[in-house]
Amino acid sequence: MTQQNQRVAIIGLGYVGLPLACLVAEKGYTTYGIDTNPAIVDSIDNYKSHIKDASIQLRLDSLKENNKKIIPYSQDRINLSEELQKILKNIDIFIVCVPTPVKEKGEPNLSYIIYAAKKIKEYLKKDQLIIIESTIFPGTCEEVIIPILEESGLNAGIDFHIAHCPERIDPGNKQWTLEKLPRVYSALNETGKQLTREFYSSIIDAPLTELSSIKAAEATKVVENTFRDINIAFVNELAQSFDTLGIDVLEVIKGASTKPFAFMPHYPGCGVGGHCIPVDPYYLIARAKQSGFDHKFMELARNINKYMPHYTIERLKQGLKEANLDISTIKIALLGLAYKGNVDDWRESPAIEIQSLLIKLLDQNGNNSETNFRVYDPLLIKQSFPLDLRTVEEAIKGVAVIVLATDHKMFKEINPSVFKEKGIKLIVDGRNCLDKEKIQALGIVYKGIGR
Ligand code: SAJ
Repeated sequence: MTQQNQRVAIIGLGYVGLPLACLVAEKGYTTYGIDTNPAIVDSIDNYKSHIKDASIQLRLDSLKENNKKIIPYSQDRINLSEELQKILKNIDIFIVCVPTPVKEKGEPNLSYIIYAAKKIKEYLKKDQLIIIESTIFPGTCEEVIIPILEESGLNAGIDFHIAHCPERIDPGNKQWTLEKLPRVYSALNETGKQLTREFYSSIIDAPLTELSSIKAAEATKVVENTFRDINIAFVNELAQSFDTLGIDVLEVIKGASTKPFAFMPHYPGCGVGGHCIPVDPYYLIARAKQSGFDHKFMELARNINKYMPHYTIERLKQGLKEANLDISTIKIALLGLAYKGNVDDWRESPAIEIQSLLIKLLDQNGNNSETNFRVYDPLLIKQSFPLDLRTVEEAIKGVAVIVLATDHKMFKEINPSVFKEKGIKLIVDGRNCLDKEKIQALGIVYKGIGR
């Protein structure tokens, strides 16, 4: 079948599913976007992105210009509209891009994936291809998803095909866009692999690597992100050690980076946030535990990274002493709530934990956090406090202490002399992104993470 008469349904229209749906529609497939949130569906119907990433809005704009469309449906949690039921009976390819978060203690939360599989099961028919893009632990397809789909009476790999092609979106990255990102994939058998390869070859220009099994593809994604988590934990531990030794960890990382091979720089900070890095390791840890293996090293790395918001508060306390400031009387501004610079996403953001630790510290010391504490994130204005805060100048006016938790471009561009003019006495730079030397030369106490 050619693209034009193939029908693709993408389930989950978030930061993974929406750009994918735009690309699939752009490439000429009849593209349906399904999400449980009616507001998201309405905005897409009007070619408006509910995600602030400008590159996604550009994709929707170009769809509109080329008179192409994602046909969006809100998939009500209870029952589907007659019209949607008819459509789902004629889908050739389902692609699942729903969230796979973790619960309180780090256990994988597969509820969204299970819900999507149960919906697809109701409309399963011969020769359909089901692709899972969500991040899942090795074994999820064979142990969780296929048993649900086969309740339909159809057999995986024979009557329908199931594949895994883990998403690799990097929010805000203008170089590695969806079309350019190399992908790995696998399926239950050769036919499934071929169908998956044909599909992705038709929408992306990047290399496609076929792996021998679905489990290998599931493991690949969690491994690549766990690699990042443990390397960040390594430099976060170094930062704490170097603070006691009086060594600037950034300088040492810069030095080590001059080695042209076998060193890959990562950077310490106030914590590890986002939808991938602090989450994915738990998917492998949990599944391996079921088979009797304990990923001690990975769990230790997770614990080191989870400690970093607390370490940031330790650096604040050290700075207060050095600047001879009284925690019971000072005004503090927290700059940044997003999990990383220049995004408006605060999922698993360490800044959120730092915010609550700061409020607790002020209140414990008789300092009214209602009046003496401000939070400002230019990309999360609604979460800033007080609610009428509109500029960073307003946020830092009259405060003695700044705690920076997100390396937004806007914060990095502040001229250090502004801090002096506003009477800042102490800066805790949770992302090591400000000019330490210039700030110290202005007589302001500077505490970084590892510097
Ligand atoms: N972080 C550090 N030190 C570092 C790098 C990151 O503390 O050296 C922190 C960030 O501040 C953030 C968190 O870790 O809080 C995650 O940062 P990230 O750059 O990994 O950003 P993400 O979560 O958007 O990661 C995405 C991931 N993409 C997918 O999972 C498909 C990840 O695999 C990519 O490596 C990452 O983008 C990237 O390379 O930018």
